[in-house]
Amino acid sequence: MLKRVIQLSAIFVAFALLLSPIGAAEEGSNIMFNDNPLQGKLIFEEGKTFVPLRAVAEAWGAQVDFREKEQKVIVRKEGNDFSFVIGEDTGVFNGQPVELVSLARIIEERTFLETGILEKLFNWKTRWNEGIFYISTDETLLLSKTKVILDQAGEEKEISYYVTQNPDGMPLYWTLKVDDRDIICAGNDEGYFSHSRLDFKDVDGDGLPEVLLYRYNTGSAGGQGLIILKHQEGNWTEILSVGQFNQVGTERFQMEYLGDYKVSFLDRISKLQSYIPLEREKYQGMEELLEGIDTWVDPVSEIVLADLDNDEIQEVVTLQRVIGVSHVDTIATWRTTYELENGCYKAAKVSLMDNREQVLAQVSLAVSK
Ligand SMILES: [Ca+2]
Ligand SMILES: [Ca+2]
Repeated sequence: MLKRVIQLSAIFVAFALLLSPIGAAEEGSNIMFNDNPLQGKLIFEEGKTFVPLRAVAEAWGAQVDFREKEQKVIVRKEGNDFSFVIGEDTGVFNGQPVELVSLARIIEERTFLETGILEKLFNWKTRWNEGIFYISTDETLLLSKTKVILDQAGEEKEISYYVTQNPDGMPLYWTLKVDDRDIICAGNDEGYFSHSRLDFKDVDGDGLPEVLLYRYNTGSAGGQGLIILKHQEGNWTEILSVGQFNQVGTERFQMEYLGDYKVSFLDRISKLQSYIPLEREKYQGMEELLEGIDTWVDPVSEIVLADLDNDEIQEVVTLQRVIGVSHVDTIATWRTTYELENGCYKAAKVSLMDNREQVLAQVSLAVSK
């Protein structure tokens, strides 16, 4: 695959040399067009990104003409007929005038066009990720591509991670592909998650990395989700999945203000029962709000991987804020510790912690070692 990409790039460079007014293509391309590196550079002006028009249009398969006498650029591809005159702020798209919010730039005899107009006309999607500018002509964008050894055979696998967005650029789901085979599709949980990233870590201590798929909510709750996948003899197993928004559910917990700066707390699953003491000084002048304290436990806001018992196997700890009179008022933290058992993570312990990280109550769940 990589070889094919290199060959294609080489052909493309040769092609660009023939066609572009100025020959040399820059080293160190930081543009990816439909998953392939593109020779060319970006220009940044007025806080906007300008792409080399001929390079991107030809990578797309369009025909590009430059009529020097009229200073007119014409881009044509199946039902997309776009032209404009250098220095003019209006172009023509399929016979209709279109406003060019930013004028085309000519640098070293090449035409650079602000990416927004191309996104609008051709319905392209663009995204920055780790210093690379990704352009995609459909709704799916490559986020990362890595080579990793995942099994005892020592064979490198190519792991690609994609996001599929709606027309407004909101992520709908993320797809993990290994050697071009779809492994998992993780959704946005009804818009709850808006970012995602992949990580690799040996969580089970066998010397080979597992695939960690993190998802994030960028709202005030700062939610996090984590899925861990293990590869073994050609099979993929989901060994952990925590932090989904729909896992919260108020029916699990019960909280009630008892008066005298005390809140009762019950977890119906583990049967953990306790009291949360409130800091009297925090509520001076707004004591009447205390009566309004009701069951409110946030989704998972933090996920920690740590080997707590030094057996070279990672434990996974999730933290959820227990909320008081308003969302900024954290009165305790609900902590769940997951341990690996028979190849899968299971909730092994739940703890209610006060704001000084002291354990108020703790219950071990049935996990047989
Ligand atoms: Ca491992
Ligand atoms: Ca451990």
